[in-house]
Amino acid sequence: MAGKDSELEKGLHAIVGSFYKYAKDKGGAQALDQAAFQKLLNNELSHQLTDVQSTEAGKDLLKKLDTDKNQLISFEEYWELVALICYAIDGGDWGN
Ligand SMILES: [Ca+2]
Repeated sequence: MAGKDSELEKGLHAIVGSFYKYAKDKGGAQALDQAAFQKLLNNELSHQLTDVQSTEAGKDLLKKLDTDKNQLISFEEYWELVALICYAIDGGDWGN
């Protein structure tokens, strides 16, 4: 296990770290509220997600990912976004 992290390991750490960089403690669990989620989209995903840089589009995406409808993005819900982006990188169309 000695040596440098692989590119994949670095990427996984970046995925997790980016969530916790913006997440706030919401009743005992870390989650992104709408403002934090928009900040993450604008600061970290402006190249992959060019169409959700506006607040309105960000709100729509939050609604789509917020499966338990609590207006917050949990780590599990964020993971769904990561999966969608990976699918898009692989050539899929995740838009609809
Ligand atoms: Ca939620």
